[in-house]
Amino acid sequence: MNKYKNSTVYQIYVKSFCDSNGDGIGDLNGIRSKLKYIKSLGVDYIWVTPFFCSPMVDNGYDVSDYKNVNPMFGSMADCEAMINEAEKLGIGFMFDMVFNHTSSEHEWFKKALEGDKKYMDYYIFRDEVPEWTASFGGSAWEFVPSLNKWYLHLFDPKQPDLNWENPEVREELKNVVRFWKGKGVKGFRFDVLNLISKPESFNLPSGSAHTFCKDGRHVHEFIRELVTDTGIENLITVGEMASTTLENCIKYTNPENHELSMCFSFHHLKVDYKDGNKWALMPADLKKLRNLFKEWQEEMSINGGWNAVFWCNHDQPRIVSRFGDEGKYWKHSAKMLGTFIHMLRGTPYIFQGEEIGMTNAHFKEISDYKDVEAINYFNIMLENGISERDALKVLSERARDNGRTPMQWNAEKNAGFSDGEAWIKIPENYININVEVEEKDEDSILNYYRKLVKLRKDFAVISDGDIKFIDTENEKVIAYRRTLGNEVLTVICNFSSNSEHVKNIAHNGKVLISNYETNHNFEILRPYETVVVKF
Ligand code: TEU
Ligand code: CA
Repeated sequence: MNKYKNSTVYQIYVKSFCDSNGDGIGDLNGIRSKLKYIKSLGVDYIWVTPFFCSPMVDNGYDVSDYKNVNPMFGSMADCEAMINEAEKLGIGFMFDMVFNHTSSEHEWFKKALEGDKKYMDYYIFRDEVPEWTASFGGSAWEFVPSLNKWYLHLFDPKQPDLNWENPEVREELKNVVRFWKGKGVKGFRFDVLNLISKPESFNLPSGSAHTFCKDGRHVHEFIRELVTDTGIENLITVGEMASTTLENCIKYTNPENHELSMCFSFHHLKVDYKDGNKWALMPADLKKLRNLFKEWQEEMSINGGWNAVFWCNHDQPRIVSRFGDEGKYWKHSAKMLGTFIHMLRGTPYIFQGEEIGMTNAHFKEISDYKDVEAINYFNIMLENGISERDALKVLSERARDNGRTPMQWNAEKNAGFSDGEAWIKIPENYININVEVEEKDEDSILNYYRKLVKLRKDFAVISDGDIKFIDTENEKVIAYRRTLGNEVLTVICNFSSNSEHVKNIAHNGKVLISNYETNHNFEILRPYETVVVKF
């Protein structure tokens, strides 16, 4: 039995959440100052993205010291105070462990580059290598002339991959987990955890490095060892699983295997990638979206797996801009999208700003973008003959920076995020889309999210029920049914800006929540309408 069935997690991207000292960069004391707000959402945990020592090539996902706080975010004392103050409010922190790779500035890698054999074996150095591409573009191998060898990096060259086959590496990483657990951290998110076990031989064809490393030969053993040896089996743990399979996610999360409480998968966030290419635009394929959720939700349920369910994180564009509508139906579509996720079987994650309906950034110039991935792919697109205008259009929909603009707290200067100039531009709509405005509006997206979080606590059918998708005979309307004993919950979501006819939806029962106050009709749904009925 998974203990986190009725929990909800709030994700903080520290650099953009709240700046306490006016340097334009969010920090740990900023988080401390907003703990009461987070508590008011009703959530149980906060996943905070990495704030450890880092040269920030990938905004902290390149760690140079796992056991120290990057001074740009605060001190160890601030960190301890943050953990303790949250605990007093009944909120547990989940820290983000980036264990697939380190920064090239990490002591271990520096020693490896000096030719120290012990540390060279912490990484993956080879004399001959296949033609593999890295996630941020370019080759996945970097040549070191002084060693006459290549090293593997699935992401940036400044993020060399660790060699998990080496037991000493595994011990080092366990010590990091033990260290933070000792400070009172209540759970962990593990970055790209299904990429840690690499192939035995690198005599392989060319292609994307991810493809050859995902769900590798020892990944399940390594995870079990990490979790059991550090005594975190009973804490909340979530693995970020890149390009994984359903079968593996069942194994990662079925309690019988003693691996993780839950995992993130991303297939549902690729339904608008043309031919699977993130940098090629296409409207969302709703049929595919529905079928993916149907398959994953139903199979995880039947086989004892557990999902982390989400639309947004710091790597994704904003969901209201993506599968919803920023204009006329901004409020309705944001609420519908929230309902769809929060009524699913799994533990929902809310990414900062999602609860107020924050939108994409609408950056106009390449200099507005800060992410290494966005800048690399802009150049790759230009090299491939795409016009600057078209490349900027792609970035405006796909760049990770869309999810990384500062939290919009109020309509004052810098959206209340900072007294100084923010490290990245703030969307102009902060005047209307912000926490302060929505606190005052009973019908706001913010107050609606609070209700969603509470419903999961109040109704066991939401936290614990089985799930079956309903065939509405209209691909624009996705509906599912949750069942627990003789309690039945029907969730209906119209993903379109038109009225839509649907079939097969039973309509007796009580409306638990909806984004339209009255006149619910179960044959015609209004634009972006959602209704949750219980009987
Ligand atoms: O992301 C891993 C990952 O594979 C993606 O979500 C990735 O950002 C996307 O596919 C690129 O198009 C994790 C972190 O969440 C991300 O911020 C880091 O950049 C990455 O790992 C490397 O640590
Ligand atoms: Ca700061």
